[in-house]
Amino acid sequence: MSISRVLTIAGSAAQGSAGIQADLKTFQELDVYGMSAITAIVANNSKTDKGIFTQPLEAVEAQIHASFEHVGPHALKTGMLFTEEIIQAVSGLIKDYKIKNVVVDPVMIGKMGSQLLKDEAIEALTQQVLPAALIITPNLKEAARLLNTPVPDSPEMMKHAARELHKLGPKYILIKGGSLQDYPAVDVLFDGERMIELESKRIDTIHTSGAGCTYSAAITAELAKGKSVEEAVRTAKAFVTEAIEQALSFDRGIGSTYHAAYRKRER
Ligand code: PXL
Repeated sequence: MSISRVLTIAGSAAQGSAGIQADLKTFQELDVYGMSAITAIVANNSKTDKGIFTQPLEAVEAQIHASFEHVGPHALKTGMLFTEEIIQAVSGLIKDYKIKNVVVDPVMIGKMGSQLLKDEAIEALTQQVLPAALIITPNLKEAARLLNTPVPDSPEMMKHAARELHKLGPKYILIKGGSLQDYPAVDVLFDGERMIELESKRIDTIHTSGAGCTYSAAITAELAKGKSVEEAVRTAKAFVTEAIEQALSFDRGIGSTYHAAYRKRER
């Protein structure tokens, strides 16, 4: 039997909702073969002083080589890249392996406040990784940060930001409006010509940790199966909307998106 294969290059989120953990759960739910290259371990907690453990560059590179040599992904996504040197190495390997289905989730700050990209690394992300992307999936704040402009606060401003981001090199831009005030959860998808609005109802919950990771992981899975970018984004939007709608609370503040929700939805 053959199966579509995907790689995530991202951080480990020890609490299980986001990062590598969200990606692998999402890959499994969408029936693709998941692999991972861990850039850093995020384990924020109140018992120890340190919560972020960057992996040595050698370890990041070795994991990516292992994934390509032993299996060969049809699509990959990047999440937490954290440092300039990891960004440089990852963008070099993406070019060397000539993989085209590259989804870049330009994560900067996690839902629980973890720093996922060093301030001085934004430039490297923009110049080295964005041009290699088939699609990037910033939220409103990330879009603003990449462009050095105010945070978009309407679908019209999101469309303007999408046009500007497209100039930085990615083939498709998906700006996620999950945090828009006074609007439904509107995302915009732009390919340089066509601007598509994808709308879903706003779900009233604080338990959205992992939503962005899950969304981009689902896009990656569908691209690996040979779906078009638009089809992949539409399926992923339905997947993440269901995961937010059935979000999990652990009675300890912000809970997790439920990665199995789409499979278990009522049809
Ligand atoms: O949700 C963004 C995210 C991505 N990657 C890692 C994270 C988080 C949020 O906490 O920990 C590793």
